[in-house]
Amino acid sequence: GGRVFSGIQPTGVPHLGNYLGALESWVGLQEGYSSVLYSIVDLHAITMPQEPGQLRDNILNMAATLLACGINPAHSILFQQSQVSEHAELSWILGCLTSMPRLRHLPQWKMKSKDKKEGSVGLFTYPVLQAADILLYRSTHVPVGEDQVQHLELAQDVARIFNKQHGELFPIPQALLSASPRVKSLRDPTSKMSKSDPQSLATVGLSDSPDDIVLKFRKAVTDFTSEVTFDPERRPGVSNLVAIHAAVCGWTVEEAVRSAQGLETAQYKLLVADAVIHKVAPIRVEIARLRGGQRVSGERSDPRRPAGPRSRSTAAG
Ligand code: AQP
Repeated sequence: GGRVFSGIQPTGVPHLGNYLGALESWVGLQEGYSSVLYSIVDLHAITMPQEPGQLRDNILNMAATLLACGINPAHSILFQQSQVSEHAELSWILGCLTSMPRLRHLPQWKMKSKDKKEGSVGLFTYPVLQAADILLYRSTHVPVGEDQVQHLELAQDVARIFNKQHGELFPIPQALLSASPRVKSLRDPTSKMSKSDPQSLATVGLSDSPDDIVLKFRKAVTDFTSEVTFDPERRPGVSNLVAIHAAVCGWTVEEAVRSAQGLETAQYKLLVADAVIHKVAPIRVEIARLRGGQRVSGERSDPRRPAGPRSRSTAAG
């Protein structure tokens, strides 16, 4: 029994972190619950500046990626958030039950508003919209990464407040915590791999070619010790490689370290790249097939092809 809800933002090319931290488990959750809903949350994406044409392309690309990863519309409901106006409506109602101080301490706001003097009201109330996403369907289970736990707690609090004032309507949603650790940026292993990272070498996209993947791992930031060990505190770069290797092979980190015995870091990078290619290649091929041979954002363009205007069918959301 139970109803699962989760969302992903169409803010760029979906990457290995999204896959290992979320999408892989989303696929498995399609069995064992009475209903499962996955949303491409474009209303969340516009809490940061977006270029409209790029956003439309990102939405299509995300849909293709989710299908390519194994999200199957026969077993779950896949939809675009802004097509269901009730998300915004419920968000307003729940916002009226949420205090400002309650939102001020949440991580997303603290992180994304810190470089700017003023973040938008939308960025500030983002967690309220997230609560609305979940409660709208009276969801009972929400797969989340550890960084999202505080946002889910807000959804639980708002559900309780609403139920107390207006009668029991919403089940209190429970977190399904992702078991795999955060995948870190290949350029800066102290920060997480992120769709909106402007450095293309930092992120392994699910539509990257094998050559791109090898290049990105070869250039991955490590340290001056050539031996491979797992020590996230002192050696975040190498440890990120070990964690990725373990996750894509379904191993423990000890097993991954053991497989690296006798290898220098430079050689190990190629071993990890190979394991990642093995995992990602079928997804990439299926994304390309679903997109009908269209170039996927983030892939290098073919210099021989003139950059004409996008066709209407591509741009239509
Ligand atoms: N580096 C990561 N490692 C593991 N899991 C990750 N997730 C994101 N990055 C990593 C998980 O992917 C799901 C969808 O994320 P999201 O679209 O809601 O936004 P996000 O967490 O902010 O992801 P990004 O890629 O970093 O996007 P931007 O750059 O737009 O902020 C979530 O379950 C998340 O935990």
